[in-house]
Amino acid sequence: MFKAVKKEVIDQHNQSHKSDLDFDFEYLEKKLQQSQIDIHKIKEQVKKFQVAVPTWGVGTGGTRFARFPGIGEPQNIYEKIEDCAVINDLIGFTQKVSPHFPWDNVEDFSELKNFSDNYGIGFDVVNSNTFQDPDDSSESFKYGSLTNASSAARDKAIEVNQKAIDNGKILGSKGLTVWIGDGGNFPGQISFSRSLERYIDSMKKIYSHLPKDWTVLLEHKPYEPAFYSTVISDWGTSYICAKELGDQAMCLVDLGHHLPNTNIEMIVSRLIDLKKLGGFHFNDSKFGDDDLDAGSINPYELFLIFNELTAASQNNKISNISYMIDQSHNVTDPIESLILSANEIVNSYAKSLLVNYSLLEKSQDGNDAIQSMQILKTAFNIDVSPIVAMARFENGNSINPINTYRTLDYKNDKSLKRKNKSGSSSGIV
Ligand SMILES: [Mn+2]
Repeated sequence: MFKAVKKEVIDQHNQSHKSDLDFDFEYLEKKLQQSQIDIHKIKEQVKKFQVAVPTWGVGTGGTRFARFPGIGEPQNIYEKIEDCAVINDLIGFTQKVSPHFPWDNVEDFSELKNFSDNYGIGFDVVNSNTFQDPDDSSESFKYGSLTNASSAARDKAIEVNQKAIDNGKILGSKGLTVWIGDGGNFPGQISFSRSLERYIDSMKKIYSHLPKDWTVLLEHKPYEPAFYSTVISDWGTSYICAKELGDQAMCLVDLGHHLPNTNIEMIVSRLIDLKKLGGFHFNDSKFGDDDLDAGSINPYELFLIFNELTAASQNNKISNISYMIDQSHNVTDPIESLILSANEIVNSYAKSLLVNYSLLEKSQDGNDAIQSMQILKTAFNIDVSPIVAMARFENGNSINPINTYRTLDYKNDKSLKRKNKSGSSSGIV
């Protein structure tokens, strides 16, 4: 097995941080004891947490205006896997990657799997891309993919999805996420009714191609690239389609795919109760689908989402939710952004584990608004970073991953070896 970051480098860095970490951890242990919380129990749960890194996320993203390439950018899926392995060697919470087809197409998927296995990297849910034309340009998705008025274009879009499943099977994936850009820019451009009908009809053909142990995740989004109407616009439409398709179809919540001020944590709760919550795309935003780093703008919202997930998990209402990051890194080194984002997600999860849910339930039923709010706010305000850092350390990863990463001079080193192209297969989804 290869190591993208040498074990000795991590061990050496950890040595210089360990006594400070022990001090912080012991202090927090005593503090949590006052609330009868066992820090070791929380730490063991945190050590098992996993979130998938998107292959497109390690390339530098762009906007509608420009893309400013970074140095040493990965140019193909193999180089992307190398970067994902660096992230995972440093933090350990990201053992799987979520690939995107056709961006990550290769001749030989078995070879790709062997390559990734060697780095200890697995494949999570695969993503299909029909928001740009297919590789062979035999059909155009300019006026829609799965909902296109042309049955030949719809068939091509179905084929792209079926191929993504076939590729994913070789890679050891167990799921497919479908997001389409289909919609209209003008009133009257498309029929709301017929486009949804076509979507369900096309999705049924993709669903029938799914292996029995696979899940298909339906991702909704209210606007962009279509700016007047989108076929799968909201969680309600997504739920109706998932319900129509069957038990293997679930809904995926991308945190950026909601209109401003939407109560996302409530949507999470609704989908849990409807038994249709299947996955997440984590990111953060100020205005729209900004695809900024998870927890960088509204960490409280991220915590409140994990609050719903942990409460449901403790009541055995959910299992097997696919956690993925979906971000576009335009001005940062994507490796650093992904390290911090994964840690923010783990932080929010750890904070949710501090909440006493039976006390919260009593407080809610007793109509004590102040105490209920305080129970959540108290957990959110606790700095759990010593728990997460100790979890990383005990898993054999870095106590201070950004610090360790910066000493590697990794991207400068890669810039000497990687052939720089002007374009890169990174996108905003
Ligand atoms: Mn997404």
